[in-house]
Amino acid sequence: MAPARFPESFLWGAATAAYQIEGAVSEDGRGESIWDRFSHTPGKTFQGQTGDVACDHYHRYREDVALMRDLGLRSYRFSVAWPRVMPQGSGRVNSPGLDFYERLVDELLDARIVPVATLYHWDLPQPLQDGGGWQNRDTARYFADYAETVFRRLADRVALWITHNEPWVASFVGHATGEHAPGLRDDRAAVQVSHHLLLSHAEAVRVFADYRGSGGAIGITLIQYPCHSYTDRAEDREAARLADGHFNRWFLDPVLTGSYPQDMIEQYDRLGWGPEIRAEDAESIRRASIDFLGVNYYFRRLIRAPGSTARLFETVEPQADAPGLTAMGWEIHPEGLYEALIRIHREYPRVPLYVTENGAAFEDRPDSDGRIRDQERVEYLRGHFLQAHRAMAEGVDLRGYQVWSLYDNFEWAYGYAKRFGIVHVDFHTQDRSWKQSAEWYREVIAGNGF
Ligand code: IFM
Repeated sequence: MAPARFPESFLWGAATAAYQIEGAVSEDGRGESIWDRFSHTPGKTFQGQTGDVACDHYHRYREDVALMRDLGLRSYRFSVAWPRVMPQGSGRVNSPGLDFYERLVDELLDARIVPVATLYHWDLPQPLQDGGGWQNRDTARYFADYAETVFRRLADRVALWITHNEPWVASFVGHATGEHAPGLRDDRAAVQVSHHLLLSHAEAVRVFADYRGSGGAIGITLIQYPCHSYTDRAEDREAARLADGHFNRWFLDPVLTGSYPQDMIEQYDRLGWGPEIRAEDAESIRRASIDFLGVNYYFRRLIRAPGSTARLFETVEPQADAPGLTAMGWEIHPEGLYEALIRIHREYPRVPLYVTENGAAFEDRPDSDGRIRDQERVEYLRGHFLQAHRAMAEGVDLRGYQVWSLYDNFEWAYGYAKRFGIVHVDFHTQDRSWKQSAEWYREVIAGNGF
């Protein structure tokens, strides 16, 4: 196989999120988030597990950064917990919360690791949820205030800012299927939430203009699900087009072209899910131009026509025992990453791209010597790196790649049952140990390819 070489400046890294790794949920003035409330509600997560302790990163961040340095990471993507910075969601700033992120960022810079900070990775302060959460458009304004508070403290040191992580998931898994906090089951609410998330993104980008002088850049991370028609039938192909509108274009279009796709506005209106979009919101979204786009990719979706006109499409889930699935039951389909990157490159105005998440959960089993030889994860990553490389060879301006995840961590509704880490975490002792994939990744970074 020909070697895959990446540019010298390629920003190899790993990603995590606050609620998934930090723990210390009641320390130093942190307020309650919707994920604290949700995970403590019986029946919402696997075995009632919570992020109360998680990887205890809040206390162990120094040793964690040392581990990142040993891995040779060039960047580290983490998220800032809004309830640590503003326990009520708005108003009073909790300085000790900001101090933690300042210590973390300084530690990263000392280790010559580029900090990549996400402002919202799903942990809305519970008091804001009590006031309507993301269904309330005021939350967008509070988000911009929170963002400014964080910029004021850290814009001189953080290289890449990501406003939101996967707004599709925050909207629809949080408000339509109810599997994530706050656990609503209301399609109309979910579409409205998606608009307010995008509005808040636009507001934060506007606020960031005053902090540009420090040399940082701002973008957003969108999850991409290539949507493939299950059959060749015209109705299935049309359903796949609408699914692409729902999962992908509904977010790509406003972020990269400044307006929502008209066909999806019509579809949501037809279903009675149409969001209220004020003229000034549309203007705000139109003006918010980003410096880069973060792409998260895990799997494609197979789509067929819905059984009822009250839906846009149906997703055909893989058979649980089908070969080639991860422990999440997700199909391993590396070509989907190539497809997503090329599609953005060809159909949207040019913008630098970063893969801000890609990785897989497997049933990792230690060998008799205690080591985890996670060959499946190595193959998974190699396959996806190759597809990223292929896209770059065809002109895609891809500047970095963050593996999900640095650590096994709190996988939301699945609790600790699904392990995505390249580093194993023993949740009883908090011992961290490198899996084979971490060793392999270190070589990839050191050699800038494989
Ligand atoms: O763990 C999540 C992460 O928080 C967001 N993207 C997908 C990952 C795996 O499910």
